[in-house]
Amino acid sequence: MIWNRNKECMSRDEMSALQGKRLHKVVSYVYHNVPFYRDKMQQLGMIPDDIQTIEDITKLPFTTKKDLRDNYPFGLQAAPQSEIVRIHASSGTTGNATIVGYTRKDIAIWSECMSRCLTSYGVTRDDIFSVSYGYGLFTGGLGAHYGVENMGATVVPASTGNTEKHAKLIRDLGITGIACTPSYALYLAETIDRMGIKKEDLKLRVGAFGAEPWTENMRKEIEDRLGLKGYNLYGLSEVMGPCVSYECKCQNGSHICEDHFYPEIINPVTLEPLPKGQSGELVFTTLTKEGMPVLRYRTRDLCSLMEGECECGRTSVRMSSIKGRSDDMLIIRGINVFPSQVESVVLSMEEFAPRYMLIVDRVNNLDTLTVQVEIRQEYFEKALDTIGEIDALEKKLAHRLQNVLSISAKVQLKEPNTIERSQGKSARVIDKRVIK
Ligand code: DLL
Repeated sequence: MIWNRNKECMSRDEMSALQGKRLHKVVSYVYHNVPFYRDKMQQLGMIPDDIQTIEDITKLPFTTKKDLRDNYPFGLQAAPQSEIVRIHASSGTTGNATIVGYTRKDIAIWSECMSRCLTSYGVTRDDIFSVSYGYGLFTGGLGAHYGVENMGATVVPASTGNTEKHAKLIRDLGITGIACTPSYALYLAETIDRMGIKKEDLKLRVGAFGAEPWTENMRKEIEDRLGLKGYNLYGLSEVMGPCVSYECKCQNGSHICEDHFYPEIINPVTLEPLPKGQSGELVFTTLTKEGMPVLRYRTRDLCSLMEGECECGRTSVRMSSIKGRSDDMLIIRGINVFPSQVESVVLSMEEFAPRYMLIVDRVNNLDTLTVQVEIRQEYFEKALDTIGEIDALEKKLAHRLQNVLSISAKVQLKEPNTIERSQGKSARVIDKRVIK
């Protein structure tokens, strides 16, 4: 059982003192190892010794996804390459992905934090846990996997896809826990129904759900259909991966591992810090990371923070569920998608006018993405004579989109001037998903 009572139940004063000490250390570390942070601090006339307590954090500059993209691939890495043992990546707004390197110590801290999450859900060494987040560059699969192994439970690296085989394993191995996106959990429930497996035949009891927004209604539906208790799991690659915060049995907000990730809430327009309790944009500073620490990273996730001891005994600050984003990022089948990524593909192909529309829907509990694009007038008149040619062009675009977005999209080619022009700010996304 990994309940780090020492850190999870500290008094506020002790926690603030620890955070202040760690903040000072990480600020000196990046000042001396990452020219990007040194330049930013020098522009503000700052030196690391200006940061002594956690309250001094507001003197520091923010970091954004654009900063990471502009310094692609390793510009914000603080540790020498020889110390990096793992790399993950997350989608960028256009072109380049965000690359995150981890040292051995980072992986150990990540695994411990992930074990804290599982422990707070009531998982023990006797559980058999299947991880159905994607394994690969996405942090979900390996992040959850290491956490399960670290705490000594049994991990089944099921990954995504192959849902029927997975459903059979859940029944045959007596799998008791599952980590996946909430929408995949619903899809799994449907597959299990279709296969004629009864929830009474299953031993599932705990779900670690995250990587995308979900609601109390979805929780209830998943719990009813799979016969388990569903807990929230939150995280982001730039800060670590899954494990940044997690629900406990009380399910009154998600506890943040704040000895490692310091949260703030800001007004996304004025960038002013907001008092605890108010809703705004969540910002994280990593206090112990070596590979790629981030100072005041703007997550773009909108939520609020709650202080005070929880009935479970943990004193760590809790965050509410994510209420939305302060940018236009979509999460489709657990994958982050920016409309600007679609735009960059469309603009790179001479056959198309710069007019496109993303239509996102949820069919049988699976997200679908349709991209409508207008064919350029000249091209339409000259080149598109046969159905075969249209088909080939659709395939070409679908293939390029798949490469850039890492998910498949259905392509619908449109005749010139058929996609509605909007007055003012163009609406490029229709999200029909009803996340009740
Ligand atoms: O989604 C890490 C993760 C994997 C978290 C597995 C939980 C479970 P990214 O791909 O970098 O990392 O996407 C991070 O996903 O800023 C949120 O917008 C969203 N997100 C993650 N967890 C939740 C959650 C992983 N529990 C972005 N509720 C974040 C709502 C979530 N949104």
